[in-house]
Amino acid sequence: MYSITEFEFIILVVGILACSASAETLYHNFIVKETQYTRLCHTKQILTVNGQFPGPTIYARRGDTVIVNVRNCGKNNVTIHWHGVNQNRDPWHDGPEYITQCPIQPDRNFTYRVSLGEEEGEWWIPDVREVVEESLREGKGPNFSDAYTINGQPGFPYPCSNDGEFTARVDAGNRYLLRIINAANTKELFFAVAGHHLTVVGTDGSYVKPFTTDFIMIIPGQTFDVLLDANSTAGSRHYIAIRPYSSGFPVNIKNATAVLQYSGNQRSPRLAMTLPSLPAFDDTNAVTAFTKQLHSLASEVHPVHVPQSIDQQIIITVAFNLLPCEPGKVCQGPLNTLLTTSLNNISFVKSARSSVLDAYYRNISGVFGTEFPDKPPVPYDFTGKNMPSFLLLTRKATEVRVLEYNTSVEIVFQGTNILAGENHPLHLHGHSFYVVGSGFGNFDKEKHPLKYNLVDPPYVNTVGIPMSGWAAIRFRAQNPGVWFMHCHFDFHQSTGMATVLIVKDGEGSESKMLPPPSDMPRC
Ligand SMILES: *[C@@H]1O[C@H](CO)[C@@H](O)[C@H](O)[C@H]1NC(C)=O
Ligand SMILES: *[C@@H]1O[C@H](CO)[C@@H](O)[C@H](O)[C@H]1NC(C)=O
Ligand SMILES: *[C@@H]1O[C@H](CO)[C@@H](O)[C@H](O)[C@H]1NC(C)=O
Ligand SMILES: *[C@@H]1O[C@H](CO)[C@@H](O)[C@H](O)[C@H]1NC(C)=O
Ligand SMILES: *[C@@H]1O[C@H](CO)[C@@H](O)[C@H](O)[C@H]1NC(C)=O
Ligand SMILES: *[C@@H]1O[C@H](CO)[C@@H](O)[C@H](O)[C@H]1NC(C)=O
Ligand SMILES: *[C@@H]1O[C@H](CO)[C@@H](O)[C@H](O)[C@H]1NC(C)=O
Ligand SMILES: *[C@@H]1O[C@H](CO)[C@@H](O)[C@H](O)[C@H]1NC(C)=O
Ligand SMILES: [Cu+2]
Repeated sequence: MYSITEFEFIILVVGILACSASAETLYHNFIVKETQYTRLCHTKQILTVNGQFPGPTIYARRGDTVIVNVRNCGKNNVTIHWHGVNQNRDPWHDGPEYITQCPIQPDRNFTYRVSLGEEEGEWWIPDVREVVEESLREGKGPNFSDAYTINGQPGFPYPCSNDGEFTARVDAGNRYLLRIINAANTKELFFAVAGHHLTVVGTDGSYVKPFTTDFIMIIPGQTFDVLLDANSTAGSRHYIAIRPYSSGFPVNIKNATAVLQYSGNQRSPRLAMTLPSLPAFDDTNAVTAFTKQLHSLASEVHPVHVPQSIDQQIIITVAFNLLPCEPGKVCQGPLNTLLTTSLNNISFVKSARSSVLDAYYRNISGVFGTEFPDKPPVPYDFTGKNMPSFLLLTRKATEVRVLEYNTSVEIVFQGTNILAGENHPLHLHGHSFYVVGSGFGNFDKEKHPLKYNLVDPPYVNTVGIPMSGWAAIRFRAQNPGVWFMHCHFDFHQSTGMATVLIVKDGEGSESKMLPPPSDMPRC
């Protein structure tokens, strides 16, 4: 069972900084349908919103409510998940299928209501759905994409791609805000603009202490707000480029490009343009150095509310595993097995009978269990060199973790070297969280908390767990509902590197989940 919940691309939205106005309600119609597109000299049908690739940009301000009527005119089930929005008390519009809703089936509508806070991508010549289904069926990693894209375009390094290259037009002397989203759900990416520094001012909808950098590293699901001073000369052209960061595996290391074009009569020739310098695809030190620069603003107007003490600590191992091949099946994983993934040695399976949210709300038993462990079931040297072979196995289950309302929670994600270490982008729905610490090797319960940043940690909803390392996050469970927590790599999410946090209602009416909308899709 698989549906594309997020679209496969970077979207780069370029705009001049605007002043804010009062909150508004904005209405949109999304028609989801198959549309013919040509890239890399091949034409195929892809799933689009309103026939557009990349999809439409919704312009909204903090505090606005956006109402989006989604009609599924495609052949497959769809759901939409919104990043960086505040869904307080309303998990019903969050989106992940079989977690908070049943999918929108063909010829059906569902109206999402979200209040805000914003894509890089990839292109496969074959059908994306077939790539994913094949990888799940045969139990191997997905085939490499054929290109990465910026706003749906791979740019000049690729065949048949010169004409449509995305061009951001700027005027010399202005300052621009770039909103950069990684919608490439198989890779983390480096991003840079030739001849320009970037000033990072925000991530995942929260401000950070501004810092200047030559590149950013962005993980799937993550967003960055970046200022760019257009201080080059009129008519000049500069490459914008992305390249994958892959800690554990070889990748397609081609760069994708777009162009920053200054207005003016004298257009600089392509030959005079240089690519920006980007770290090598396996440069973990560059990633660590970049990530360490992220600090919350922690000002009077934008204070941090990081829990100084915690009620509950949950330690979660993040792992690759193998499942035995069923008789009669073709399995392409190592040793004729299915490659799979897990959290705390449980490979999460979604139940197509009902969403977890609906089962929780209506007290339907048998859809999920509440036994997701709060620590690894068996201790071992998580990041050691020689993993004993019994660690390769895992089990499939639908286990969630239930939290009392307003619990102050710490989750430590512990990377493991089972099969291979990798930097995993872990994403939590319904809550932003503070990243209070991270490091390489095994988390030490005594030593590492002493070095936590409890002063100005970044406030985000997606965190990269360093390869063969750990990351600790803290938040208060103040949004009652059912919240998916998963690795943002599609293949990992679909094979079980996921679980669900259920946050119970609080005492007051202001801390209770809202009832479901009347047009909830049925399973
Ligand atoms: C379903 O979506 C279509 C297209 O946006 C719209 O015309 C129609 O009114 C919607 N139906 C409902 C029940 O919302
Ligand atoms: C994935 O790659 C393999 C080996 O190159 C190829 O046989 C297979 O057809 C590819 N799958 C898809 C869906 O294109
Ligand atoms: C543009 O501004 C940056 C500082 O923001 C500076 O380092 C760079 O040299 C300037 N470039 C030009 C061409 O003035
Ligand atoms: C990608 O860009 C870098 C410059 O950042 C360049 O050195 C490298 O040759 C490019 N690689 C490819 C495959 O285009
Ligand atoms: C579900 O069970 C809870 C506690 O037992 C109860 O308060 C609630 O009313 C039940 N909900 C439904 C829809 O039966
Ligand atoms: C994970 O579960 C499987 C199946 O129950 C078991 O064989 C394996 O030893 C467990 N591994 C760990 C690390 O707990
Ligand atoms: C949550 O708990 C904290 C610490 O006990 C308390 O100060 C705060 O008032 C509580 N908030 C709510 C909404 O219950
Ligand atoms: C679409 O969703 C329905 C309801 O959950 C399910 O019965 C059906 O199998 C799904 N179809 C596909 C192709 O996944
Ligand atoms: Cu992962």
